[in-house]
Amino acid sequence: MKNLFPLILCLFLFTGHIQANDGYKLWLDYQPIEHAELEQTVSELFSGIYFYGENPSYDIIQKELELASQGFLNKMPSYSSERFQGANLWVGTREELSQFLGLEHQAKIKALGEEGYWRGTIIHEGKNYYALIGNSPVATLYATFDFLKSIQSNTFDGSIEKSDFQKVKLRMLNHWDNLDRTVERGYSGFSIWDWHRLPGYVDPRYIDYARANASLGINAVSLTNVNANAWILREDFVEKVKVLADIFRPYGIQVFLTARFSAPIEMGNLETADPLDKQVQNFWKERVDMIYEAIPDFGGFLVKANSEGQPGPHEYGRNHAEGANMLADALSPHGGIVIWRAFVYSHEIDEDRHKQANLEFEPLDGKFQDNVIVQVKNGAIDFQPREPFHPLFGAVKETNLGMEFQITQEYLGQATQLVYLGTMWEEILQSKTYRPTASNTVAGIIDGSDSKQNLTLMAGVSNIGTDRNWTGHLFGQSNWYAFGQLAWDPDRSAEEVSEEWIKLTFGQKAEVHSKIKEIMLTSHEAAVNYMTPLGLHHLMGRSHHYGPGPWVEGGRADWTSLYYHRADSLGIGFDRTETGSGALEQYASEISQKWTNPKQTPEKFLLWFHHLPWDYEMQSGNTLWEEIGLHYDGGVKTAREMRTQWRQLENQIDSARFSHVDQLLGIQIEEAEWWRNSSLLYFQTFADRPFPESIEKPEGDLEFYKQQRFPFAPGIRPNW
Ligand code: BDP
Repeated sequence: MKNLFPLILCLFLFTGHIQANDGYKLWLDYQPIEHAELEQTVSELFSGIYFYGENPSYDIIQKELELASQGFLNKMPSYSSERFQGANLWVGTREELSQFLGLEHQAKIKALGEEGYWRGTIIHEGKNYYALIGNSPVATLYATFDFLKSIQSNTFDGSIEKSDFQKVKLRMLNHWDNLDRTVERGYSGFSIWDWHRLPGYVDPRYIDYARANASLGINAVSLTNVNANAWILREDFVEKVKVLADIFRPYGIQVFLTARFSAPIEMGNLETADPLDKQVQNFWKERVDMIYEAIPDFGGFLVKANSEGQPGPHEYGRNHAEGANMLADALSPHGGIVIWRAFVYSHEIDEDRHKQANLEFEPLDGKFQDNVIVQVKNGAIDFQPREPFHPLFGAVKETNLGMEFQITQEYLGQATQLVYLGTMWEEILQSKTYRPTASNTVAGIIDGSDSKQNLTLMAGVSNIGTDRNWTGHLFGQSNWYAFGQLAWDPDRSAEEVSEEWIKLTFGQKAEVHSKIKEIMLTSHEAAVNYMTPLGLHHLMGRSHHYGPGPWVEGGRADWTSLYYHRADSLGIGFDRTETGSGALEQYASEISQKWTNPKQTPEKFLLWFHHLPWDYEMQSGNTLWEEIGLHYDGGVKTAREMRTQWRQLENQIDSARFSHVDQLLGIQIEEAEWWRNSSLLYFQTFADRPFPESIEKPEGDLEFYKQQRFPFAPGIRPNW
């Protein structure tokens, strides 16, 4: 066998050379170290690894170090069986290494919490050992990933100590994956959960998925769609879930499932799902016990109830707290939790849907059990290109609130357009809520520093699928990455995170960095401009949510684009001040009093809160109509500029990834033009004014743009 190795290596190198980079390896693509000095240091460290114990997480660390060593140095690492002799790199927990850490140092590491870690050099009897130390084996895995990232991004320095800890307890991906492997609002292929072949067949992807998440500190995953199918609670499905949970455990990832509220009727042969009914309570208790029998560290349930037609406690005259607490009671003996979504849209309510969550949840403040978290979308409408923060943040004091971001770009060009979401999330997280105290931010509520809640959560609706590069668009990976990093620390800067991702994904070249960073940091604003500038929202086509549809009529009165933009011959925008729906009053008075005046409302939210005349004077001195035109046109120009920048990198990026992104940027420009032209032509029918001189005049006629362009767009919710 041995003498075949050179041949295999040759083949590997050869195919490696011509093989395109398909993006599968994500940000964990350990490329050869280019700097001789760093290579020397890393080579020494990898030539004497000593593990202070044995456990499944250390097995994973070992595998990761081997992968990294092969990538960085093109050789396997060597291990030392003895901690001093021949050892250079120590891997262990704080307890395992306690004799080498002074009391003060131990206390400092301990204070970082269960998932906190420290890495740095320990000098013992004159010799240096580089140590990766966590407060738990999983935290040591986090230290390892951080150490490897520093090598990959050429920033490793043995003389610098680094410690870090999670600011949010649950850092969670929400998969909207159906049991038939379609993914609601998923644009990168099918679900990676192969339910049909589980539990017998274990797709190696499950492991790479877990590695990627652990490398970001993501520690929880809900496997199934919030529009839930009760079957996932069947014993045979739980056997399948168990396989995934067993794989994920040593990576520190806990599994959650979505619970369909009507499951007692659908699978328990009961006539009711009333949360106060004894039999219903027993049904859930038995299901939960069965799940914990198979998966002792099961996380709990994520629930969408009484929203968009999903069953819930309202059918029985009970409220959200009664529904959530019933499930919480079943889960609490096992340490499980309920994540109850505040995204509640009922068909009946025909007043401003912006207000519904606050109306339903504020009166229930203090009524939820301790093991319930209410998961709130970042804004009150629905993952729009830009929304002001959700007014529920800051409005309740005794309810655990968690954040729900959407990583999958349902309303932001899906997997076709390059839109870096880090900046959008940062804008939300850094928003001041002014409640309960003047300095409160959304981030401070999410991580508990302002809200003082113990159970904290940040969830992201996943953009992952079976596409070879996981996320459809290569840059979708940056959103998965940024989500993980902001969930770990909601105060991190989106710019810094983008720099990190670029280095890990594209290597070290300065021009590559600066150009890609520029593209990423301008991309969100560009998309907002060519889709829904100045606070406009929900102008997209009815079912696919991809292209423009500001003209869409019909269906439920509260679900049309017309309902949101309210354009007429006098003006445009949604009056949410007291002369309109009054939704603005759901914010703290510092905000509501100020923003009731359009002149004091940030212009990016202007038409979100105000209906204004076409000739309304903007800060620039332009009229509102002109400014709308300039924004749409500016968005198109930035999209073009993104491609110009990208094309300058042609010889510095491998051709596969270059061409993948280049082609998609081409489509993005066309879409941006389509959005601009159709929206401006449409709004002009109300405004009845000429386009501003300086913009490119929209071509074509409106009827052309109104044709159904995306009848078979992916990810559309069935039966809706
Ligand atoms: C909307 C999606 C829909 C989801 C819903 C939700 O269009 O597919 O079911 O959110 O979050 O954005 O429940």
